[in-house]
Amino acid sequence: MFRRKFFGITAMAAVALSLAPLYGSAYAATPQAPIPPGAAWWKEAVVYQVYPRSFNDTNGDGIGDLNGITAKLDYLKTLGVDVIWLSPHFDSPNADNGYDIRDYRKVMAEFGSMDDFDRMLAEMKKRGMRLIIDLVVNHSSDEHQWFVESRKSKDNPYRDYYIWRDGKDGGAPNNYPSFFGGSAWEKDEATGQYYLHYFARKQPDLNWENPKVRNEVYDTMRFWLDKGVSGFRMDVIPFISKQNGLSDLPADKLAHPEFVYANGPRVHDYLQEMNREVLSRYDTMTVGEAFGVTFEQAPLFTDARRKELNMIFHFDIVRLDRDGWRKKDWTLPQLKAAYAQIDRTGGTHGWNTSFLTNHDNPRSVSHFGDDSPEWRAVSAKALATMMLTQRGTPFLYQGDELGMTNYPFRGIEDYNDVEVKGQWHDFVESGKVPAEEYLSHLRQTSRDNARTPMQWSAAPNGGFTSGKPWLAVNPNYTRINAASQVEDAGSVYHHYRRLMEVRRQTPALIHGEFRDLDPANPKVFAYTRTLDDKRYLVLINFTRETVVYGLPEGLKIAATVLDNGAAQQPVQPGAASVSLQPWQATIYEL
Ligand code: ISL
Ligand code: CA
Repeated sequence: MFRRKFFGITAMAAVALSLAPLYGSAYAATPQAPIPPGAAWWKEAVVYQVYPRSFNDTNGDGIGDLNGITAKLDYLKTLGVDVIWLSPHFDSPNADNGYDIRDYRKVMAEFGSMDDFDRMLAEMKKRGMRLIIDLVVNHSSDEHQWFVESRKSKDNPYRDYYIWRDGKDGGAPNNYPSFFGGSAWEKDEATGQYYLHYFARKQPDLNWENPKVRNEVYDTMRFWLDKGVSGFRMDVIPFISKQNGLSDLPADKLAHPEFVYANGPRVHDYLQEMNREVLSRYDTMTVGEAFGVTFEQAPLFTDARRKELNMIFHFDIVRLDRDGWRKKDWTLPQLKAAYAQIDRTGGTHGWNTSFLTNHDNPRSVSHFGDDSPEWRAVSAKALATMMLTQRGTPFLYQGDELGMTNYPFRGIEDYNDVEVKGQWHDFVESGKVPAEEYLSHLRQTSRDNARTPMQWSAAPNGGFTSGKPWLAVNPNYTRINAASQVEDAGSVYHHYRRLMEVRRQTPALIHGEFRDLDPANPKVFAYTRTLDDKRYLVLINFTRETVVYGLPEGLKIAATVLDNGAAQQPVQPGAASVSLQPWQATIYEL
């Protein structure tokens, strides 16, 4: 059910008055447009990802907890968040920070209790916010009761919950690699057979061919939906169907096995069954982590007529400049091409996501912006403008609303990630890659960059914990923190807040057609968003220089909606060109 809501307009107007004129105009200028067809709450929403371990610690053990999230709900509400995606909060031995689940119906002890969860959810609802949780069902923990049983003997009733095979020629059943290093097969002493694990050894893959497994998953989903959660982010969901026969990967697929793992023959049968059995019976939002899914295949997951998922995460933006752990150069035209392609895959019957990082990627300002002290804030605001004006549901990762940066890692001992440990073994210890070379890439690509604790204030440990944080806080917390940004109307935080407000009030920025005006321009990203007779122009300067951007013929600016604080003077209505300041990002009404 879609209902139009206007939050805090009066408060917003008051803030707007106290700011430079460019900030204020949105609230006066935006008319109330008709509700577009195809509207849905999960298209209109802005989602905020919480990585609970690093969000807010309330009992001094150095680990974020559910009560810590509850304590910050007003902060998130004021920011403008509609939905929270909570990374795994389930009982887990933490081989992969909760992406290895031991009990799908129990809360991780470090994070609190089921009572804490229920209270957190009730407090979210009180504020009109929804919660989606992480569904990690390609694999479980090896400490899950199902696997404990499964590994006992070949005739155990749980044997077929996982994927067991005999070895071949004295080795693994096939050449599948694990994402976290080594083979994807582990020999188990009890029976001499091997089990499959696409990720760590402690993350055995579930056997979705077994209808009992599928029913267990659907029951778990109902358990959480009945508690009142509003949907799921589905971890590596395309991997659930395994290839018939599990034959060897050809040599050219070994470096990127995800394109084979994501292509099992029954993945769409399973998702349609899941939709029929569970999702269609609730008012949910679903987003699949579509690692290994190509642009051509994407609509198979998201075309609403197929009744599978609402949307997926495409990795073509965050992995634009990556080859595994290696960082490559990227250009603005490449980034724009990825955006255009993603928009096309959404098509008429699908929907997209818009995100610039998550808990598996570097910080967005360090990645696509400029995290030097001079340009950090303005470039973070420029990226925020880009992310929140795409056609797709925005997913904002904790701390990005402050322009938090990558961590200044020195040696290998500074890293915590299980992925790093596997790579260090496979590439460095094996002598294939010199340590310095690996580390120089890792500093920019490591998942730990996004996992350092939230920087709440200038207090010790950024106010994240009164104890010793499980992962070091970025030392720049004294300069970059929530407390100071909430006080500062010109901060990255307030720019995010304004953008969400503008987006909420401007249906064209949510549903409107996307058009890149100048795909080859290496400095400026210029695009329009159009819905009926409403048309908006977004201009973003991706450089440290002033760039004069000539507007295409026939395109006339009527008013400035929102600027990121870089513009020096308002554009005259009808101007033929705009002089864009370094990292300027402005939304105009045409
Ligand atoms: O982040 C990656 C590599 O740097 C990806 O390979 C990542 O592992 C992949 O996108 C799958 O991610 C998801 O499943 C993993 C978990 O470690 C990630 O945190 C999760 O987002 C296994 O559950
Ligand atoms: Ca804690």
